[in-house]
Amino acid sequence: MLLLCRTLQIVITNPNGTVFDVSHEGYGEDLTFQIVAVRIPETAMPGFWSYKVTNNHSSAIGVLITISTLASQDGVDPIIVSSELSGSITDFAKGEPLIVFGEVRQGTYPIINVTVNATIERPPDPNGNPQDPVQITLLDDGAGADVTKNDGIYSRYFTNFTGVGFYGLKLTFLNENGSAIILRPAELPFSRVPAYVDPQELLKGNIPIIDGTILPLPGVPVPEPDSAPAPSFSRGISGGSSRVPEIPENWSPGDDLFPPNAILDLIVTSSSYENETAILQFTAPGDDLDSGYASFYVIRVAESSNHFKNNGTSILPLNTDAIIQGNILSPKLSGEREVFVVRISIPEKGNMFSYHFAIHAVDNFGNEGDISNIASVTIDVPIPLTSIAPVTTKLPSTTATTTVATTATTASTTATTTATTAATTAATTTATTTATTTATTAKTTATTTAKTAATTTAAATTTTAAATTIATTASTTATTTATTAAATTTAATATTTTAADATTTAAATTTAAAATTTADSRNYNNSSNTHNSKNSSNNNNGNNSNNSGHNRSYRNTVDIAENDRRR
Ligand SMILES: [Ca+2]
Ligand SMILES: [Ca+2]
Repeated sequence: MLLLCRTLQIVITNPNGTVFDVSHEGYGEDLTFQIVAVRIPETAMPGFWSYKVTNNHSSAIGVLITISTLASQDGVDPIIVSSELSGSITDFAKGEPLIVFGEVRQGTYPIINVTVNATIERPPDPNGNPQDPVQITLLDDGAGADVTKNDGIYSRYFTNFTGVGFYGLKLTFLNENGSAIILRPAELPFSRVPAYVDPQELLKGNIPIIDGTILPLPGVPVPEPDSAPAPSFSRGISGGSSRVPEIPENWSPGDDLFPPNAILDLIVTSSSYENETAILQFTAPGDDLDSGYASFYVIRVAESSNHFKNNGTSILPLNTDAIIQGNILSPKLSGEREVFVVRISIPEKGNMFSYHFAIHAVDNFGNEGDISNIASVTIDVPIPLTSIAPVTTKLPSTTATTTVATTATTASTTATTTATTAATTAATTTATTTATTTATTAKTTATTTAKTAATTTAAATTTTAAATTIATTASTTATTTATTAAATTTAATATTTTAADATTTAAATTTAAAATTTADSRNYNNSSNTHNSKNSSNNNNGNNSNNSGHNRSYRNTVDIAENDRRR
């Protein structure tokens, strides 16, 4: 019996260049089963290992090669790759593409940011000419052929058919620059949460702690996955093959049968009521599904998603005028991120609007891609700031005058009459500043005098009849001063316009009214005060209020005459 294994020579070289050949102690032959095995003990060096099998026999020998490795550490899963094709048979005659998948994971954790390249061997063209293999890079971006982003499954469409026959796949997975990341669920001890947590303990704030970690309570959201850099690795795998039994009628290599892929990740990232704009983002499709450049985009917007039935062809596409940023006539390379700012028309009525967007791409042969997912946005009309701002009232001068006049009437009928007269007089003159100053002075004087009069009167009343007379005089003076202040202040109000001034006027008048009331309480002692006050109230000069009631009556009489002359 010919010992075929004896005719084979196997040489293995590690990344350092160290050679493991027949002289290596782990080199062994099993003559019964015709197996040559080379065992390399201890932890294998990371990097590229190579093997060489030499046949020393005079005739060809069929050889099956198997390479197996074990995890380098207990508890650390090895990095495993796998590959798949969309089917063992591809119905290209009906426009079906081939989809290539590659998966890389450590245990059950996906590894992202790995460079995954596919080489697809192609059959000869219909004329029998051999065709070069095609290289494509598989992506884990959730666009095009890839269903889910960052799940460790890398995908891509293959459309470069050459004819009927077998299309063979080989995949390489590389993490040479250290960019790959292992996504792990965050390690929180959910599995160690006791089946029963005493609610009384929770109410006391006693949250269970196990191994120094505070346990998550029911309802707490599951934490974001943890991530860790993946070790440097390189894997190669054969991905099997798919057969194309038939080609489309009248087809020849180079004909464009494939449209851009449907966009499946369209989102509205923001919108502006003020600018009437919305920002759309999506991954660019290609000329042929997810490869190359599409020719242009068609963007449609509707106020109801129902309008997108039948591919939304009843909705007019946005023209270039409505595109504020981005060029619908110049799509980016497939896989790149597109950002468009589009104008939306805000209706005049209503306080909440919904907009629904959908996009499809068209290639340079006029092949239309399927409609995208529908991205929606709801815009609330903002509440105008003016409706919640404090009301700033600017009291008209007439209102202020009326208010003050009413207060003055309460204080004294005479004062009202005089106030109106004084206001008219003051309003017809230009002495605004003088009137204001006079009003302020009059108010101060009136208050002081009223207080003095009240105090003096109180003292006098409890002592002698002479004191009563003095009190009467003081009362008269106070009343006179008070009403004068009211009149003068009203005059000032007539020439001012701001609310603040109106308030000052009201305050002055109130003070004056209070002074008058105080004085009026004294009037019971002498009914003649009514007469005096009528005369004295015409005085526009509060400084004179220090004079006696008799003198004031005289001066006031003169003033009335002057006022009458002015009229
Ligand atoms: Ca994926
Ligand atoms: Ca195409």
